[in-house]
Amino acid sequence: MTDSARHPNIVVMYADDLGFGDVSCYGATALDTPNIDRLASEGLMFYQGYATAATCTPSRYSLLTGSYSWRNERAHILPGDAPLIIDPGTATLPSVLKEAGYTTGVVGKWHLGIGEGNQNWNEPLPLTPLDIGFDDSYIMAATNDRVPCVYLDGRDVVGLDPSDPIEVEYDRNKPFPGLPTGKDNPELLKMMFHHGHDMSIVNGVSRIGYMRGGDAALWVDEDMADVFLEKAVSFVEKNKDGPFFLYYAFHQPHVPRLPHPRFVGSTGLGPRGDAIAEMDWCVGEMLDALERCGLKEDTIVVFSSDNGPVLNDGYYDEAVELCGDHRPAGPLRGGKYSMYDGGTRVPFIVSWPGAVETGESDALVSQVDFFASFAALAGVSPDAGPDSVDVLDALLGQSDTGRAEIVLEGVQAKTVLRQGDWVFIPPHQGPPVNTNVNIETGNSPVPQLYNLSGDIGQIENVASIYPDVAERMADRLREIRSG
Ligand SMILES: [Ca+2]
Repeated sequence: MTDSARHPNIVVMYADDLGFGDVSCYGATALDTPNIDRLASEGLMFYQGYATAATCTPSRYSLLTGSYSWRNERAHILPGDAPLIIDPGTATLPSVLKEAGYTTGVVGKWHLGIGEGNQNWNEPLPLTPLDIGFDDSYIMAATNDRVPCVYLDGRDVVGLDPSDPIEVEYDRNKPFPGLPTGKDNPELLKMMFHHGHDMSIVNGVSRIGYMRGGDAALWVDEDMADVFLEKAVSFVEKNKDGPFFLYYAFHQPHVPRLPHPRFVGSTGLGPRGDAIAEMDWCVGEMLDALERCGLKEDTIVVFSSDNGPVLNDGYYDEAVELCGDHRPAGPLRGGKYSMYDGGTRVPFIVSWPGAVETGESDALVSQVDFFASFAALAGVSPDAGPDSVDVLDALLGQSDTGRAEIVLEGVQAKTVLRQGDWVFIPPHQGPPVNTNVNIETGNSPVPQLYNLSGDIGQIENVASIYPDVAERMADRLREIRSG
């Protein structure tokens, strides 16, 4: 480091729905991700690295608060008009780093709510990332398949013409009269919906939710990667005297998958693969920007994903048909929405050239641990983040020991306990397969116990062979959940 007293910058690059098997350094052969591989070759690849949940909002909530998402009943998959679910004043990863002198920024997908409810998008937004610890914010409010399809810069919609105000409606029974929808006007679509996603049409794609107005402010999906990248790079350049924390949350490969034309057809796996190639390119551009600014040795770069993979997630985009032998979750069972490991075990890379050991690690680590670990790195000890464990030594490759146990969430706050190599899934009501997306949920009327050391694919339920282990873990999970 140029100044030994200076804390390193921290850049968290966060993919959306990218699976454990979706990048070449984790074994993908049908997809090439040279830039993520380059990051991995200069850093540490974790094989037991987890998001806390199998869906977006809960994982992002945990990453930023150091708290399991099932502790907050509002931390479920949010509609695009949901209020902010992190209360101002809550200690967050950016707020504790800010306390330690960091400048903090978020670019990309948010999906943790905006405003106080019934948000008027035409006035300065009252509750945004700026209110929970970020100095800079350039985001989409929710997801790329939900309205409003506009960018938010700080408290304002970018490019909004005041004479064409935005209206947003999530009540399915209240479409705006006279405005086309995917359901009624499929002839207007460039990508047909499969399930859900049949409401307002923006850029030839029907979305979840209705919106009207704001025409000049609407995003163009194909340009989204370039827009967010430019903002992320300019944040780095502007703050290169640091230290800074950048949370760069990609929208790829979440649906709708509409990469820029220069990536279309680049993988042979269709839009999903091409979106991953586009995201990989963004990773490379960010690494180049850090080098260009002379920050390579001064910056911890993390790459991970908010949950596991899904192929058909609501649009006919040939993700299933063109997948071939590619296994998005690698050897893991399940995917997005699942209590099996495919839902939450994800690519997890930490790089800090010159300080992080390079190679591979089997330490059990989670994104919920960034809160305590990076706070420790920055020399602050917040009295918050109840579920976050300081695993900094493991993240830096100085120890093989991570956490002893972790609670993982599928959907609807249904949870699973991993302890060492054991995974215990209590009996849960519900269908064994989410047929819309064709992914196993993990629901079963009987307890499930797996030992990942010899059974990474969670094939053999050994609950009846080791009833004492299953019972002990059931008790422990109940204890954590009631604590
Ligand atoms: Ca996601």
